[in-house]
Amino acid sequence: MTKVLFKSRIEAIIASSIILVGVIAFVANVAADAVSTSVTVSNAAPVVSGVTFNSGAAITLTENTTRTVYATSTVTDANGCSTIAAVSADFHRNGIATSSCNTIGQANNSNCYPAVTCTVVSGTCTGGSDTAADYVCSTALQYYADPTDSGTYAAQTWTADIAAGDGVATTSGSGLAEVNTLKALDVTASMNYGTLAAGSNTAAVNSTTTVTNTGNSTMDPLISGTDMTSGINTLTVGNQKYASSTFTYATGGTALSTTPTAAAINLAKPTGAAVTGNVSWGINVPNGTVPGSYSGTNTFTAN
Ligand SMILES: [Ca+2]
Ligand SMILES: [Ca+2]
Ligand SMILES: [Ca+2]
Repeated sequence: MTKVLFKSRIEAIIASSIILVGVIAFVANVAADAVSTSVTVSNAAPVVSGVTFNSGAAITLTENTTRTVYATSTVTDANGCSTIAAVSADFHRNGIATSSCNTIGQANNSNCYPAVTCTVVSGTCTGGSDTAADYVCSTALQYYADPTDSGTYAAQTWTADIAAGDGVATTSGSGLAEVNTLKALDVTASMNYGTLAAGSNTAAVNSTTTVTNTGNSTMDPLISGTDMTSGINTLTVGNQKYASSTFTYATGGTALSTTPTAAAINLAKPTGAAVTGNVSWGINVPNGTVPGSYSGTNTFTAN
């Protein structure tokens, strides 16, 4: 047994105090020590959900021009909506593989609109703990985009594929919509047969109307007409004849009637350049026709 001898009681108190302070200092030092912490937050891939294309409704194109169509989606990223870096879309007829319509070079106005721009809907991503943002993607479809409601591609539909990336992972989702068949045409506004004597016809001289296919389908217009009139006088409708090529009045052409009848000019579906066809016309002015300026209306109906 070890004995510590102190010269006095005071020395013993001082020594005890030093030991006690040391113990207190040691305890206090441990309580204030720092522990460094670390954790790795993994990346969660963005999730594309609720994709709608034209709100799910069939798309009706606009003749001879474009129509802007929209796809929408909610994109969620558990790392926060503000970490969603890139959202884009491809719109295509679904007979075209996704891999065949995801770069600009694969664009085809009949069936593939790649790299469609998507923008975040204002106010849907507030940052911080907000993980979801809404996006809208839009582009202009040409009037001759392939129809999928009937015809060659009736078994197909159009799809909007929306892809979202966060710089690490990219995922996608899609929505569907049919594109309706659009039968439409433009035709020359007026036609003048010139001046003819009563008891004569236009013989081998034809007037021409030019028909343009302004829809997304093959099209053969139906033609009908009215009597031409000049005041109380009439030149009956059947005196006009038409054909899909030039003709001589006495031997060719189809007599015009009030009943719509195929013109037989069979216009192809446009794929870019305007598709046009001509209808040739002639007229007969019977004996007994009163002089005057006769006018009427011939109608072309897309079919
Ligand atoms: Ca993420
Ligand atoms: Ca949000
Ligand atoms: Ca279809």
